[in-house]
Amino acid sequence: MTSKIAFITGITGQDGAFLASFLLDKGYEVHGLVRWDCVDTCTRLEGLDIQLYFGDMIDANNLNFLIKTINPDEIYNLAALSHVKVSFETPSSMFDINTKGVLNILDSVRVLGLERSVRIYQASSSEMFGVSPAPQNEETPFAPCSPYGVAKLAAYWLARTYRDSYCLYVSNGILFNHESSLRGEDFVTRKITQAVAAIEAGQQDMLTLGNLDSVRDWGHARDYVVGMWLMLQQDEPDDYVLATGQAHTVREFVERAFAHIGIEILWKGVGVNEVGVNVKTGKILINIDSKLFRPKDVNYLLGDASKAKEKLGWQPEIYFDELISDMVNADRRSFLDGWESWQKAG
Ligand code: NDP
Ligand code: GDR
Repeated sequence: MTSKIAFITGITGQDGAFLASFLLDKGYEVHGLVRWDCVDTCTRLEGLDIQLYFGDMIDANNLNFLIKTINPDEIYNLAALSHVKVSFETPSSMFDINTKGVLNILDSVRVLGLERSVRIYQASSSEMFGVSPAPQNEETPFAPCSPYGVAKLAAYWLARTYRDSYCLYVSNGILFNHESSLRGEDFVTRKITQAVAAIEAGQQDMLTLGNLDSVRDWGHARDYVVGMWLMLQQDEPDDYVLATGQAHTVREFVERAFAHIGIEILWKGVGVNEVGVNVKTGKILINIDSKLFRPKDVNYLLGDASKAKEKLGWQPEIYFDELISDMVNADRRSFLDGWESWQKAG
């Protein structure tokens, strides 16, 4: 057991919630930054022995005060506007949060003279690779093609610049997509697993999606927070890719998720006229809406996490099929729980 203190920004998000539990199990004292209106997402932290503080990534004074007061051994900077499509719609505020917010943390640590005592994890992203050919690793040239990817890349370089210029201990985790039952409902995996459960429960007719042929390397968030922690336990700061090394299309994710509840999907038509049909009943379950396409999408992400395996001893335990079962089952359970409490109330 450790007596270390951790400060997590983005603690109400998917990764923040997993990381907080993981660090508490290790004996850490955990502190987290939350926005004042975090009512829904804060409920996932109920029962955890953590201290929460109101704040915002764009409020440099507030971050400076919190870092000084908490005096953490480790800062996990997970806060971000993390939805890539939304970053095309609100690029300016996204930059304030995802880039300037990171600078606020790095510079607070420097100005407070904590360079020697604090270790920082920066949540970088495979989206920074953009259109660079797969498989992508730490040596792959970056070629982002979304405002989100550009903002994350700027933050990545700020972290490296502070490391090289001021000897700050800051490591970039270049993480490929990782999911779970805590994944936000607007991300494609959770949107699919929720729809599968809702369709099975008779509460939804159709699932509407965008680009079905996009390829992602999907892992489980539970595995990835272990990698974040391992990065900060090394003698020297460095940058690491975390990924499963397996690539699947959105289309395959849909097929496997429906297969989990015994439905086989047959695809008919092309482009925005394509539909996914229940083979047994002939009913259309999936359709396409052009509004869900991005101005530019990253089409093929596949990570090579050899460096993390060799230097951190990290490798994922959960792969594609188990990830999908885990997520579909969790969403089925919440429909069942909802149905049972509705019956009790009635
Ligand atoms: P989520 O979207 O689930 O969580 C984002 C968190 O950031 C939430 O707690 C949110 O708070 C907080 N946040 C957003 N804006 C602000 C702000 N202005 N001030 C303070 N907090 C803010 O993301 P994930 O947990 O999935 O991802 C964690 C980090 O890892 C993010 O930086 C993401 O970009 C990055 N990443 C994620 C990957 C993935 O596949 N999940 C892959 C690679 C990188 P609130 O609850 O109030 O909205
Ligand atoms: P991504 O995840 O953009 O990779 O970013 P997302 O789940 O949003 O999209 C993955 C792929 O699915 C396609 N897609 C759809 N996406 C959404 N959200 N909704 C749809 O209806 C839909 N239909 C098809 C997308 O076009 C895309 O190609 C995630 C985030 O967690 C980032 O913060 C993180 O940095 C990267 O992963 C790595």
